[in-house]
Amino acid sequence: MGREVSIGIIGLGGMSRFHIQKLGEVPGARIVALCDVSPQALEEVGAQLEVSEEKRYSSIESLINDPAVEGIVSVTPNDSHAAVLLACMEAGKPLFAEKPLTRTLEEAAEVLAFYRTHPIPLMINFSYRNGPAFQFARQFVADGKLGRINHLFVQYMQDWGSTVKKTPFLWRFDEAITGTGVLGDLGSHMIDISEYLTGSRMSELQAMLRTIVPERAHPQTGEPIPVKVDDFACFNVRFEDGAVGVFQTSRNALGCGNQHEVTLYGEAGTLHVSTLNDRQAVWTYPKEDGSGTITETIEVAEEKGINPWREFVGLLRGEQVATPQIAVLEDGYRNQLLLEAVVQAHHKGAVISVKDLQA
Ligand code: 4PW
Repeated sequence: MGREVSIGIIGLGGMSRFHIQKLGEVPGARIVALCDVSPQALEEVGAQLEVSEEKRYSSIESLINDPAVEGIVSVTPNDSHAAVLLACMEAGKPLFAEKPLTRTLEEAAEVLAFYRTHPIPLMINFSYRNGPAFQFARQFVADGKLGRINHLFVQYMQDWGSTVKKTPFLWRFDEAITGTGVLGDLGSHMIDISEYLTGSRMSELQAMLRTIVPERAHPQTGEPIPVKVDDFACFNVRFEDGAVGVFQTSRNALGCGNQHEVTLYGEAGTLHVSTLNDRQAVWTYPKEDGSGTITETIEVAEEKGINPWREFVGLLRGEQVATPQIAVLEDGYRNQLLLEAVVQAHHKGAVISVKDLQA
């Protein structure tokens, strides 16, 4: 086991429990400080992790500037992403941050500009890169086994926002906090994974967003609140290498818990990977005699995936890590740029060229 490293967690909502559990599985990772706006969450998680009361912060800066904290894992809603990034850069603290990079492209540009003069070890959690089957797909494409990719289909479906679920007005529906709806939440993953797997960049796109459930009940009072963000998004994309892609994401797809899937249609065959089983890739290719196709399910070993918590702990210890595979700040900025391209394409009802958006 390497030396023990001291980590601070910012944001103690639902997703942080997952990060805490995963960090707990990494030998030598110690959570020494917590930060949240909710005293109740600080109390509950603080007691569970035996974090002393003076290390339970309500201010982001206080946790980040605590000399006992070597690195930060940030799992806040989108409206504080930029503040956390900037404060970590100012303090020179390594950061493992949840996606999307920021709430808006303006914030992303500010963060990128500051990073150029204040770089820090940084990982952005585009988590679907890590799955064994997704890693396999990336290598398969890079090795040329798919041939030229002609087109691709990417979808990310969830159903927790559908009318029958009666989900109240949570922060993920609040434009001031989240920026966009399902687009930034799940569409950001689709955008990242498509460029990551194909190794090609999006060059132009057209898009349509929709708010299927236009109002939701206040969680305490039950009063209806209008929802301004999208809960369905679709876009068509042309990539720089000529491939075209069809993308859709929804919070209203009944029967879909967390279904993120990618199908790559190449000259040599079709490759399908999905979160429904991220240790399997399905490969369909022509029989040699031209009489039809063969479909093979390829089992991919767990160890072929990336464990980003282990990588982050390694980063804090100054070890060689797999960071080329993990999204960094420039990837986060590009992702924000492409989210903005989708929003503009929707509003303008026109094809948006990505290079025209670049500052
Ligand atoms: O990043 C996404 C989250 O916002 C995740 O991939 C899944 O959907 C789990 O929670 C949400």
